[in-house]
Amino acid sequence: PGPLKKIADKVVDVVQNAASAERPEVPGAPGAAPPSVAEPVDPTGPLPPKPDQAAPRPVTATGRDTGAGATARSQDGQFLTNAQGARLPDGDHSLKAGPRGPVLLQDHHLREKITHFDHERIPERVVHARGAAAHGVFRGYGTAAAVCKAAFLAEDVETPVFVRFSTVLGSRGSADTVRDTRGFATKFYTSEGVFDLVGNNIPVFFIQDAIKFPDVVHAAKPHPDREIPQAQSAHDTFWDFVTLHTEATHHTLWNMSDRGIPRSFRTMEGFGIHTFRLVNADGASTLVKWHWKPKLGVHSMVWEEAQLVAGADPDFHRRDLADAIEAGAFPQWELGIQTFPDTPEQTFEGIDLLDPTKIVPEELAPVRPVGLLTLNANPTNFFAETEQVAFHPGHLVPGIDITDDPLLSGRLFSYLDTQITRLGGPNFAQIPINRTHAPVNDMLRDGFHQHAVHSGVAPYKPNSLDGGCPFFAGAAERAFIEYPTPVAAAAKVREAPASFADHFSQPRLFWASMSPVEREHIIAAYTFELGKCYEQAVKERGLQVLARIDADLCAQVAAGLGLPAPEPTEPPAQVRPSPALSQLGRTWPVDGRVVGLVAGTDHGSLATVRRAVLSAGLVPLVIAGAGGELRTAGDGEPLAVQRTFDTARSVEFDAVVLVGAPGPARGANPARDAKAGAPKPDASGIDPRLVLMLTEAYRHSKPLVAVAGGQSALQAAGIPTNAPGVLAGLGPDEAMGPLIELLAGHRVWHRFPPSSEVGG
Ligand code: HDD
Repeated sequence: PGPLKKIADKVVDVVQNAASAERPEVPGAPGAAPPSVAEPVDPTGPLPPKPDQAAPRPVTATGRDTGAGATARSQDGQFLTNAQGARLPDGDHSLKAGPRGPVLLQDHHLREKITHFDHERIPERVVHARGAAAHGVFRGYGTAAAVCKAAFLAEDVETPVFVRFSTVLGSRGSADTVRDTRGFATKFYTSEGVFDLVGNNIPVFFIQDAIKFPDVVHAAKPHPDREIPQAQSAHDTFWDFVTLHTEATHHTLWNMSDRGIPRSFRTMEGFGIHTFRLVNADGASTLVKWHWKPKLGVHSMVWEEAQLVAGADPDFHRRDLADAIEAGAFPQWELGIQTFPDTPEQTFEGIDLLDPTKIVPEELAPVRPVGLLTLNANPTNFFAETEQVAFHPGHLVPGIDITDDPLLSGRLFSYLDTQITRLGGPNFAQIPINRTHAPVNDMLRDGFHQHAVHSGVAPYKPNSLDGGCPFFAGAAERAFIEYPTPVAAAAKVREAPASFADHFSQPRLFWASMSPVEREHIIAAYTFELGKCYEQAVKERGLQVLARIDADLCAQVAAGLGLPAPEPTEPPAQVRPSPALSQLGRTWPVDGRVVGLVAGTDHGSLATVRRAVLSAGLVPLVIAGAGGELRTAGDGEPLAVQRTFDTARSVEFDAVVLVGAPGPARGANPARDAKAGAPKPDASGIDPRLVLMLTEAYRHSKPLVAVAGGQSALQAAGIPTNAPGVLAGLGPDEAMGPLIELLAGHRVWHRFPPSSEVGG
């Protein structure tokens, strides 16, 4: 055996010894043998690269073949090499003067490896640093043809896409389930160039003019002295700013609603926010607002759940997206448009379309679907794709253009600018994930990280030396031609239109459109966030803002803060509620929802329920006191335990099904479990960690189902078996219908009727 084989054998030895030395006895675990640690010992070829993983092609359209393979510098060949392709005999030891001697400066392999490592990190995004992404496909319905000539919206045209979801405030390593706005950025690799739709899950923004963006971000980010709190808006500087700068009121109210704590990226709406412009084949312009509508409906966490998840599984949303895609439950959204005539005033039903703090209720302008987005592949490499993807609202294609929304104008500058710092130069469009799928023939040259080998001598126009190439395209060749928007003669001013001063009519509209449960959540959120502020003046100003939205909202938050509620300063404006703004009260497909199956003593029934859950398109997770496998009677396949009471909290499941009478507590340790919050075991002998799981799921309004004798656990947890959304005494074949019905409504909200004060 050669040196590689020897090293590999040594690794296997070390790992196996460590594994057997550290492996604790697991009481009650079925006697499964410890998994064998098998490291591959023979060199194998690399996995075939996916298109986005391939290295930049050494041969460009105009360059000379350098002779290197297409995937060189990525992962090619069987042996470890240095960056220049020389094979290496050892990656574990520095070059030394004898085994105990000093490390030699001439060790160029050591220097290359450490230098590269020292430069592995790039600056995280100044906002939206924490994100997760997926590949997918967009299929046009053709229904936008009358208003938009963009090729990717035509009927049955399929366009590859890459979508990145994010939180705004937190750093790259922050928790997923914090209360925050979520980014929803889509890169369409269309045949006419890249189109980026860089939106959020909230349809309005904090500010009306981009010049305020550094202010709102400085206020919302952690305090500059101690750098706390991380990924939170519940602190003084945020509330100081948004209560002084009342154009933020509408966005803040959405943030305090359930929209600020989504259950999953898969259950979020997305919005382009600004009014954009569509141009059709005849050159006519229509104003438009973009909407993404999730097939699974809009579904959020409850606040306690979000807080628990942030500790128990900070990667919850990232994991949920990746798991769903891996399982084949591909998330889908319909892209929809609200269209408005392009009048000189640029208003619709009195709503200023250039004001990004305003929506147009769907009841006034329906959202018409124009295509379907399906996310069907996880990224291969987080850094190469999710981290390096560069979005920019100025990446537009023929048929889609901008308006004079002053927030959008500033963004058109900011996104290009930020990539130059973040991605180290102006050539970020050449990074594989950012490359357009349309042919590129620009006259941009040189710069850091230039990968193209441009030929020719005349990267300028006009030229004769390159035969005049490349040529300009006209409308017939589908050039992107700016819409000739008339610009009124006006004096230069630093002012906003008068209608931008209305900061409260739409917050009132939103509040009036909420169901009682949603209002209760909003009150709790404001009470929590303002309660976290130290400055009395900030809390009081927060209440003054709430008084201008709704007296009842203000009074209830004031009661929670222990402060007097200020008198409203103006009579409440009459608003017509928009039922479409409430995320409750409808039913949705249940695909991919997660059902926890708690194993009791009846493993045969467990297998039956598990099969039924799977065939309903739900995700079953078998939970038991300890890991291992559960034997079923007869020749049935053993069932793997996927979660134990130690590794899972209720928050991972959309519903909990108890199958069979619970057995004696396996793997429980009363002293330790009590410290972790589980109640003490009582006379029933039921595992206290199961009791904790059931009480949480009950409190979070999730369906609870007891099959084949499972109800004794409900009784031990003090859960009434006749409570709404609690189903007990069902046979293993009877549970699925009622469970699906409950899940289709997302949660059993009527289990806890909201207090009467919150009605209306
Ligand atoms: Fe922004 C990132 C969404 C206003 C400046 N923004 C960023 C991302 C999203 C949004 C989803 C993350 C993209 C990704 O996944 O890489 N931003 C919005 C929306 C806005 C908005 C919906 C208002 C309607 N943004 C906005 C303004 C400015 C910026 C007014 C600056 C004047 N945004 C940036 C940025 C970021 C960014 C600093 C950080 C990283 C990046 O661009 O690529 O340029």
